[in-house]
Amino acid sequence: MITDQDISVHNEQKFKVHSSEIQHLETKLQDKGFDVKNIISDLARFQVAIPSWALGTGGTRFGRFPGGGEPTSLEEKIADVGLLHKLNASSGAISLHIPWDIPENTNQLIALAKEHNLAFDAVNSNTFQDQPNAEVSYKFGSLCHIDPGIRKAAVDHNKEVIRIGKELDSKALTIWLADGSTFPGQHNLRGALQRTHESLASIYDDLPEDWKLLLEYKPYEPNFYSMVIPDWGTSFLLVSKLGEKARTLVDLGHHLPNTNIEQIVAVLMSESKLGGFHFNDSKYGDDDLTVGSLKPYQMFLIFNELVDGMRNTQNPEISWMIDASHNLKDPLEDLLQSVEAILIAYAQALIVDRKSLALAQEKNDVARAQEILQDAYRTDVRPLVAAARMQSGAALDPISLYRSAEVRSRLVKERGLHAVATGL
Ligand SMILES: [Mn+2]
Repeated sequence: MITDQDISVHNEQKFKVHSSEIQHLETKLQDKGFDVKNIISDLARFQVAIPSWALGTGGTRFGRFPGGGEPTSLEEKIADVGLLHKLNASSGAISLHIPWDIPENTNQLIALAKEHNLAFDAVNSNTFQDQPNAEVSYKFGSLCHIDPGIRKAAVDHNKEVIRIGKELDSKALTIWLADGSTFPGQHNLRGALQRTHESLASIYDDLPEDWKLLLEYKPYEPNFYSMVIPDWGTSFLLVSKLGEKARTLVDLGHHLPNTNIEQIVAVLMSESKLGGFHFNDSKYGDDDLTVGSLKPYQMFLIFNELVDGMRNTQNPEISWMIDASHNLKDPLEDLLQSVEAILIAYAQALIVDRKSLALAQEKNDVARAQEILQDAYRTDVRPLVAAARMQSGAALDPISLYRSAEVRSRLVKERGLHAVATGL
């Protein structure tokens, strides 16, 4: 849909303005002792996985308003992620959700992904809804269920997801549980946690040596009184009991308002237990909005801890993924905006003057510490992100090329106005 030729024509048109912007920023950063080439390479290496359910229009609780041309097969979903990666060179992986996207011909799928330079990121299990013709119901929970038969079905499903992931050369299983209770007295809280631990241990037994088990947490929704894994502490407790390959996954939307997420990141990394990250943004709860649309300063502070942790702790490599819902915008434009916002926060964190910050902290110079952080945050780093893209053969301004190439109307023509993607 977008060719190398399209990209080079686009970049030629945008180059003059870009080159004056990057020169200006380069001079400023070099003056502060930064190696701009290194920063651009770090940005170019950073890859964010796109989940297979994010390519169609998401639904509100009350309705879904598809925009047309959505991918109707896993092959078309891979093509869409391939298109994003072609435009920004930062979306080089797809994360499958089972059973919404069960591969039929694995070899063909692997070949197709390779054509688009994509890897298969973490596979995600789903025990939060019943599938058609399912023999058991998860209405009252899955891994925590009081009925051992239903627990076994949920465990077996997760083992099946591992088996599918192995075929695709995926290296991680992500588990998010809707398990919990909506009314006091519905659960024995200790019992539900203990049963969940036992179920997870059985899944963990099936995990290949070179895999990770990523465990999410969420304070409320769909259950409103208690969630079995409501917070990072409970996830940390469980992954610590499970073993070395199990780690906590932080989903930005899974916190109560005003939670200090950057501090959670710092604590988990200091224990080498931060395994994955789900990016989105929110104002009230798990709003699943475009990354950076509401709280860009929080994103920067989180990346500030991530960069510090990646440099100064033993925390293993982290799996990065967007986990958002696109209810109003074209999902592909929304995803391009999200990836851009992630890279901007990362770039800002890369230009924090860490030596001076450490010095200010040593002297308890609070005002100076704030000056240092905000100086990085208030620097317009977009030219660095664009330079990283251009270095990787992608577009200086992905959304503008996406629009001028009229990608969505071509997809509608190809797939139809009423093509609707699988998912929520
Ligand atoms: Mn998530």
